This record gives sequence, structure tokens and C-alpha cells, in this order.
Amino acid sequence: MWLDRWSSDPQRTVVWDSHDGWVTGAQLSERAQDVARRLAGVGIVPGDRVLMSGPSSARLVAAHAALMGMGAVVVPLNGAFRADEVRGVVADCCPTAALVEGVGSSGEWEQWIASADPAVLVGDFDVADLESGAADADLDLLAEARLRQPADPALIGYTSGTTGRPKGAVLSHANLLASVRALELAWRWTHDDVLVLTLPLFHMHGLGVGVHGTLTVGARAVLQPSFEPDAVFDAIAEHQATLFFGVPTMYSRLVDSRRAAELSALRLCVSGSAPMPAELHDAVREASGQHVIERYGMTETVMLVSNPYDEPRRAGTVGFPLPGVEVRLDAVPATDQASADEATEILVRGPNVFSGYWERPDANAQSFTDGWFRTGDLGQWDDGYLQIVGRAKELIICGGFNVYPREVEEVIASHPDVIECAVCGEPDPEWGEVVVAYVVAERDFGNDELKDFVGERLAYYKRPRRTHRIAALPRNALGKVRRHELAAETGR
Ligand code: MLC
Ligand code: AMP
Repeated sequence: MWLDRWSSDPQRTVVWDSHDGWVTGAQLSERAQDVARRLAGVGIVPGDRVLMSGPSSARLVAAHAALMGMGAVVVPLNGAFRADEVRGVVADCCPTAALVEGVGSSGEWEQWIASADPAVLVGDFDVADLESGAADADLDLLAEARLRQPADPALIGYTSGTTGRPKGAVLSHANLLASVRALELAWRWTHDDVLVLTLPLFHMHGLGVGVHGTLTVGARAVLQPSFEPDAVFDAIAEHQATLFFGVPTMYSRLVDSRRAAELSALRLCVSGSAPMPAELHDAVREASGQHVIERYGMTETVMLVSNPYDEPRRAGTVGFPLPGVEVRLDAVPATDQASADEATEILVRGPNVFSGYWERPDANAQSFTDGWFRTGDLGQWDDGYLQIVGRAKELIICGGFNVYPREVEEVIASHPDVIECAVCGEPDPEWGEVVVAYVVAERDFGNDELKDFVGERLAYYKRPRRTHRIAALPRNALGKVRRHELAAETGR
């Protein structure tokens, strides 16, 4: 669909980045064809998994379109991942190639990926590095793309999961398309829209919503590789932008800027990936007149629920199920009762919902009930609006990035002076939640020591901001750590 659009209106601009300026459909299409021919030339075939990571750019978008068009399965990864995190994903989905730019430092990623068995080919978004020695294959991307079936896998999104072992959510072309079509309707997204996109392109919010929505609707996007409030305001003015999508931490920073009123030029602001406090909704509205639409989604499902475009948008809720999406509430399975009490879990079904995790029959059996996906989020209805009231899964969301306590606990427990530890999320006005470590240890730790220890082994956003030494971990009768009682152990 993207390729058709680019060839039918080749001179129309599609994405902007600071290196190339506005890039047209013809240019994107030509780049995507080049990339696809070179990848086919080195033997990449439909169904092959290909890792993709790097700063946002038009080149990334073209590479992504090339991979999707030729039937490869894109595996987006955070460039901040450390060796074991990269190896975990590589071992799970066995990619044949990796397109990476500016990730890790001094070629770390290449080493980690190269240590994979069988070897993974590593190139940049132009695949220039893969060119030598291999003849370009004869490939017409548009024709190839038409051979793809809607149910073919298009993308695998990794989540760490409660066991610490990475799980890859396999999304089909049909899943991805269904979600952006629902957003097109719900948010009145048209080809006249210009989105300022500062979200990273290795998660659903930036990629599955921002990029896929823009390309599918035939709209335009200004890509920025990092979030800087002034750059957002400059882009709104320079490109007559109409849309901004962000996580609550971004809105908190925008509203703190003396230029916050400049958000008023936009048609629509959308927030998601983490709960947006009602006070922040109010602050954005007071500063700019914008009434942010809060919506709810997941890697496994792309977008699920959104506050309405026309009817009242309610702070503290995520709104109504998107077109095609069904939502129901169900008792939390007995094993999770300790953390969930009386609350009900959100279950979802629809054409956007993935069919399962990559080669994980165990996780798949637990995640679905009669064809409904169990989100692990706790919810309730409020006058038809869905409220997210907590989580049955052990997850910390910090600045919109997900941190699974178990993964951080395993790293901290490997420290020679730590006897045992527990990690939890504590409320924070800027980040939503921050990661805090509680350790039973041979000695005291300063805050930076375990932060640095974790940072050497896991991506930076998983580092604990604070460390508390306590005498013993609070446990229930079954031996399970009572995370909600941890703070009390420090006497606060
Ligand atoms: C930065 N830091 C973080 C962090 N981001 N720590 C924890 N959590 C985070 N999210 C660290 C930095 O390393 C630094 O540490 C310190 O915090 C200050 O950094 P900063 O310069 O202020 O941060 P910045 O680079 O501006 O990043 C903030 C941010 C970023 C909000 C722009 O976190 C971000 O892009 N978040 C969006 C994540 C996202 O796309 N989520 C969507 C998931 S999809 P030090 O020690 O060096 O000072 C999904 C589905 C759905 O959830 O529903 O959408
Ligand atoms: P991810 O696994 O990165 O896709 O994160 C998905 C999770 O983010 C969901 O299961 C929710 O817990 C959370 N989430 C996304 N949007 C919202 C929102 N608007 N409010 C509360 N939580 C949200």
C-alpha cells in the first residue's frame, strides 16, 4: 500500500529528517527498492527475521518499507540494549541480518550480533556494507509486496516478560493495518496531517502508530531522533504541523517550557504508553488549550482504546474501544491474586491483536482465554469509558519505557555483595514511575553503585534510581515478595 501510494504520487513529500530535509515518495520508493535488491542479493528471503535499530531517519523508514515489502520480518530493537539483551533476542528469533546504525558504542553491537550462531549479516540502513561481493537480485518490490498475504508475519516486537526471558510478539501485516485504519477513523487522520514524531522507532508508539499511520494514510511526518521541547515547537511552526504523539513525560516537559502555548497550533495531541495524570491533562489545557486524547495500547495489539475525538475526553480514562476492537473484563487468574486483589483484568480481541509469541507455546497458552488476549492490565468501566486501575503483571513504566523487575533483580542478585533483592516502581511526577532497588546485602550501597552495575549489563532506563538496604524482604505465606510493602521496610 505504501509503495502504491508513493508510485501514484511520486513528488509528494512524506517524511522529513534533519539530514535529508523533506523526502518524496519517489525517493523513498527508490531507496526501498535499492535496499530490497541488495538484501535479496545476499540471500534474504520472505520469512527471514531482520533486526532493525537506529536513530529516526528517512533512511530507516525506507529500510523498514523494503523489509516489509519483501516479506522479511522486522525485529525493531532499542539501540541502548547491552550485550546480553541483544543476545537474548538473537537467540530467540535467529535473525539472518541486522540493519543497525549508531547503536551501542564502538561497534559493540556488531560484535554481539556476530557472536551469534549462525552468523548474522550486519549492515546499515542503506545496506551499503552488505553490497560487496553480492550481486543485486532482480526484484520488483511492488510486485513482491502484492504476493504477501495479510496473515504473513510482518514484525516481531520484543517484551521482556515476567520471567526475564524475552518474548517476541508476532504481528501480521493484517494486525498492523487494522490498527492504523482504526486510528485513521478515530482521530480523523488525513493526508493533510503533519505529525511531529520524536518517539523512538523501535516501539509500537513511534513505529506502529507514528510511522505506519503516516504512511498508510498518506500523511507526512517530521522525524526527530530525540525529544527536545524547543525542537518540537520549532517543527510545529516551520512545518505547519497538525499532530503530536508522546508519552506523559514528554507532555510534562512541554508544559514546563515557556513556549507551551505554541502547542495550540496543533489539531490534535495524543498521549499513551503510560498513564497521564489528570493534573498534567489540566496543565496542558491551561497552557495551550489542547485537550490531549489519551489512548491505550500494547506491543502485542498495537492500539486498543482511545478517548473520543468529538465527545468529551475524560482524564483518568483511556476512552472507548477503537473500531473493530472488543474489550471485556474478567477475573484475574488465581496465580496472580496476591497482587491483584478484587480487580478485573482487561481482555481484548480484534483484527489488530497478535496471534502469539514467537515459538512460545507456554506463554501463548497463558496469554489467551477462548481467543481473548489477557493484557495483564487491570481495568474497570466508568460510564462506558475504560479506566486502567493497575497491573496484574509485574511491570514498571518509566518515561514510557517498560522495565520488568525480574530482569533487573537477576542482575542485581549477581553482585557478589548482594544476598537477595527486590525491585519495584515508585511514583514520580516527571517519569510516572522510577525503578527502585531494595537489597539485603553484606554492606551499604550508594545510589550510583548499583545503578552503574546494572547500566553495564542492561539498557540505561532499567537502572535503579535509588537503592535501599533492608534487613529482609517482606514475603507472604507462599514466599512471594510483597513488593507494595517494600517502601515500609525502610521506615519511611
Ligand atoms: C532517559 N533516562 C531514563 C529514561 N529516559 N531513565 C529511565 N527511564 C526513561 N524512560 C535517563 C537518562 O539516561 C539520563 O540518565 C536521565 O534519565 C535523564 O535523561 P534525559 O536526557 O532527561 O532523557 P531523554 O533522553 O530526554 O529521554 C526522556 C524521554 C525518553 C521521555 C524522551 O525516555 C523517551 O523517548 N521515552 C519514550 C519511550 C517510548 O517510546 N515508549 C513507547 C513504548 S510502546 P543519567 O543517569 O545519564 O542522568 C508502548 C505501547 C503503547 O508502550 O501503548 O504506546
Ligand atoms: P508495551 O509492552 O511497551 O507495549 O507496553 C504496554 C503497556 O503500557 C500496557 O500493557 C499498559 O500497561 C501500558 N499503557 C499503555 N498506554 C497506557 C495508558 N494510556 N495508560 C496506562 N497504561 C498504559
